[in-house]
Amino acid sequence: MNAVPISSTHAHRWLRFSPAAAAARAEGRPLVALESTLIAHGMPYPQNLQTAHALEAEIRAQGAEPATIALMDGRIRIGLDDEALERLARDGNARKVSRRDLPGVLADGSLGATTVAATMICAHLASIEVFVTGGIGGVHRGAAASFDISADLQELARTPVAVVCAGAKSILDIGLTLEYLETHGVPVLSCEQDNFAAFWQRDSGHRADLRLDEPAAQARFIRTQWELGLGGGVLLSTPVPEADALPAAEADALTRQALDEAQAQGIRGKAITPFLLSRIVALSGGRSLAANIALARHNAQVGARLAVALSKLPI
Ligand code: PSU
Ligand code: MN
Repeated sequence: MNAVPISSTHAHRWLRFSPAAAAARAEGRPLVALESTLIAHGMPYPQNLQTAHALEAEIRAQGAEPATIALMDGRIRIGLDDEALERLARDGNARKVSRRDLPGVLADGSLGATTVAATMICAHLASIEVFVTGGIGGVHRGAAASFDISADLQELARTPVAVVCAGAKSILDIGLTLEYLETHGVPVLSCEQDNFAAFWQRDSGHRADLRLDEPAAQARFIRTQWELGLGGGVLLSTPVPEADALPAAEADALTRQALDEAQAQGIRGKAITPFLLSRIVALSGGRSLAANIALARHNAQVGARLAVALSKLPI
């Protein structure tokens, strides 16, 4: 039997670039990765599809090219055309794929929506440096007993991709999430404010390590980290636009109720984040969804400007 070397040297066989992503690469225009769990498990149809298109348009408007990443037909798709986006947005059965799920879903060819962790891996395999999401996973409240810490954090520690987000949701323990990132050497940058953001709310009450408002300064930081061989990701947090933020009292009440319901129903493991998100959309009468869409669009602008700035740095 031939032994297959344990390395990623065969990874390119699993990648399939869309024509638009391939053209951008050939022309030297920077690509910006987008995740697909946000589409398949983070928002209801049809707002998820509209948001997917809106994020792509925001990125193109800044002179970069979006590459939404998902697993389809046994390939890692880098960039999705309209038909593929529609399939992902409508199909209620897409698997939620984190690091450990990648081989199984690719090998059996099923439809997979990639989380922050898996999207980082796929982006890095495709040599994409910047990835835009809504909010990252983190240390869950009560993690001391449940051990529920998102694989997103470990991925930030190991995979060299810059992740642009609106912080993390208060369904998580944001303080512990930042402690975990510090332990693992992940820089947490902020722009537009000093503090780390809290998704629907602008302020988590916790400071980021370093505020860098200018894309060129963010790009120099990131390039320096990677040129030093420090490896790992960089997290860049930017707050939801003021007009779209949820009032803190409302967000807290919704979060508490959704968490109580999750506990009462015994929801655990990878099901908990999608459960909480959809309950909060329902409980808020769609207001949390409007905030979610607004923050994701804003993140797309920030991420695309960063990607353009990185592409202009001398190598
Ligand atoms: N946070 C959000 N929206 C999301 C997610 C997180 O505000 O859609 C998704 C992301 O894909 C993230 C994943 O990577 O949930 C984390 O899931 P878990 O907590 O099971 O690791
Ligand atoms: Mn988890």
